[in-house]
Amino acid sequence: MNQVADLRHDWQRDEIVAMFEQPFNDLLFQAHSLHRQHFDANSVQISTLLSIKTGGCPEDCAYCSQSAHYKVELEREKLMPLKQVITEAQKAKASGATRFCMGAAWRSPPKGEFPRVLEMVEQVKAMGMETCMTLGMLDDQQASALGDAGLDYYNHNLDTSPDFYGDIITTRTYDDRLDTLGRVRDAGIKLCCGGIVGLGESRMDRAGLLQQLANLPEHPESVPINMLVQVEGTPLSDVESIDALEFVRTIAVARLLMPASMVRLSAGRSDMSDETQALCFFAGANSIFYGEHLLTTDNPAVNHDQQLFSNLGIEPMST
Ligand code: SAM
Ligand code: DTB
Ligand code: SF4
Repeated sequence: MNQVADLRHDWQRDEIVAMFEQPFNDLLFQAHSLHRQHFDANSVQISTLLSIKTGGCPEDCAYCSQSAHYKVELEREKLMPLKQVITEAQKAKASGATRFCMGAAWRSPPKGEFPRVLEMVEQVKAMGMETCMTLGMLDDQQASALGDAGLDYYNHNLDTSPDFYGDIITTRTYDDRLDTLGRVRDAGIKLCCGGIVGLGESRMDRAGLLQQLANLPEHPESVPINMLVQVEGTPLSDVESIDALEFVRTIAVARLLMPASMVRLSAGRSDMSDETQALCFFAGANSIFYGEHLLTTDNPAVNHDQQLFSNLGIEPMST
């Protein structure tokens, strides 16, 4: 990856909206050209996700199957035993994933369970995989303990624009999110930070999310763009889906604003055509979640993804 000295952190909302408003071909051409300056255009990083603690979350994120505030058909599970996590990581490694991402439905990690989480990081890392965790809000000590355990990435999303945030989540603030992001950075851990689209937000909100991400003191190394997976029982189960081409535009604008970051085509691929995904890769997406499940919802079958990669001439990135 080329290092760039002149990455910008002072994007204005109207500049970003103007990018969105360009003719589709112009936007995609620019994004793809910039993508090629920083990355191999035919190489995509693959990560596998595991839910290490499922459901019963006290937060009220309106999109989420795991919030205790909504009636969703989902079996709650306690923190997974270490051995089981290692078995899952071994399977992921065998199927070609280079990063193992572990997610827990917590507002923040409980004291009693945190030592086991640290062991998970140490042991998965010892297998030669990159590690990523998403555990909710962290305090300084937790962030530095994760860093000391060797955690490579922490995933903590801003999700949407500051203006729309309160329509989606009321149990924490945007500033809470920013505080944890700062602690993760201070602990020397790489950031995986992005958001979710298709929540009923406006284009202005999508621009606002990307503005926040691009204007962080350093761009997150990984920027997941999730498309809402509608879950029965959540307040957003019936929201109007985002247009596929608007989703592609969002990926392209993320690439233009954060040229050296990995842009992850994250949740929602099961509801996307192969053609939409191909356009996302062209627009600058260069990582995906691989494996039949995300955390609680489905992801495309592994053999489908292998076929898609082969059709497109895409090779998995070797970290
Ligand atoms: N509890 C932790 C937190 O919220 O930071 C970690 C797990 S949470 C499931 C991680 C991210 O997944 C959310 O920030 C959101 O962007 C995404 N996500 C959750 N539910 C989703 C859904 N139904 N569709 C698409 N993305 C979703
Ligand atoms: C992220 O931005 N997307 C992933 C990961 N980070 C943890 C999670 C997607 C979750 C999709 C809904 C589910 O499967 O529960
Ligand atoms: Fe909890 Fe994370 Fe789901 Fe929000 S997105 S309800 S914090 S698991």
